[in-house]
Amino acid sequence: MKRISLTRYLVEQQRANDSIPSQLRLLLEVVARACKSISQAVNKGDLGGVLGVAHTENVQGEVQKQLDIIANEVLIEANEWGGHLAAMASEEMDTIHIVPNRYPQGEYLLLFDPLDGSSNIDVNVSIGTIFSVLKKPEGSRGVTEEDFLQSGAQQVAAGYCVYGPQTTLVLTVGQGVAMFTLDREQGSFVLTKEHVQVPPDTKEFAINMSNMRHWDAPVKRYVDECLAGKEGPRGKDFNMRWIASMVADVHRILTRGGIFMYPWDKREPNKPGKLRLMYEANPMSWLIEQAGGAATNGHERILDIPATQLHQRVSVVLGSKNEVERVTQYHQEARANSSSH
Ligand code: AHM
Ligand code: MG
Repeated sequence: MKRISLTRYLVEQQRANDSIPSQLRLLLEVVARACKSISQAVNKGDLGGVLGVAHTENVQGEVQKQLDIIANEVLIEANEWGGHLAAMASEEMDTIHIVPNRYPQGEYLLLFDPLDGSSNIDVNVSIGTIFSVLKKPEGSRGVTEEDFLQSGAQQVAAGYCVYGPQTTLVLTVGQGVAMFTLDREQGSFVLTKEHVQVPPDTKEFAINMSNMRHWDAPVKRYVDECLAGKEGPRGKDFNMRWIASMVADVHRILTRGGIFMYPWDKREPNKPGKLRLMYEANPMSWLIEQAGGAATNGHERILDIPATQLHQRVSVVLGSKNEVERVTQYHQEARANSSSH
């Protein structure tokens, strides 16, 4: 089998589709290199002394793990000096990190969740890095947080790297979805799947069932119908998976289909959801759409949601197209009948 490295793939995409300008190619290679070193730190675990809490909180009031902070630093250091970026934003930083002026400033903006699935770090379950790339708006001098507030439809690249039994980098630049597996002996990412497609139908759903009593009626209706199985209105048995790492759940869906939901719930009625729009929901939604799936917040396409804050939250329903449309339709019906979320 012909081995195609990430570098070669990007060069060939650039030639064929003109979809990857050289600064963007450099950016993607740098992110991939950072993911390689995060993968190494994750792999070492206790041997590297990197597990456990860091005794600090991020802007969202969540306790940070040592590896959250290490991964954040790795991504910043790797991306600062190449001249491809104007600024970065991260789940782990209150505000944006502008490229220091000792380095040239590029035209791209990078957003990331350095290590998603934090609750799984210490228990040796898959975790990952999620990233989204935007272009700095034309004509804006300097760079501000405002420049980041673009909808997901504006992304120019998005991806994640899952640190599981294999380390796999998944990428889109708007020409479909490709997967690259890390070859540890060679130290390079090798193309292992192209033109990834999410099947439109599924019998597998992913949601944290312990929140059931807090859900809104349309979500409860959908899950109740799945649970009713063959004898219920869906006429088929469903299986359930919940890894509690969005990266690993989305990776499963890109591989064999399924639906993932982290909906608004009554625990914190003023928050639109748990997951963050800019560096979790947007990149994952674009990947899913690029693979033929769908992603909504129950009402509208996630990629069309206006960004108003860097750490904005959102309800997420994504995966196999027909199932996502069904959940969205249940929300529409509920809204038509009364006022619901
Ligand atoms: P994190 O960014 O703090 O790790 O939180 C996001 C994670 C997702 O990866 C996952 O889908 C979800 O939180 C799990 O939440 P819960 O622990 O409520 O099941
Ligand atoms: Mg996260």
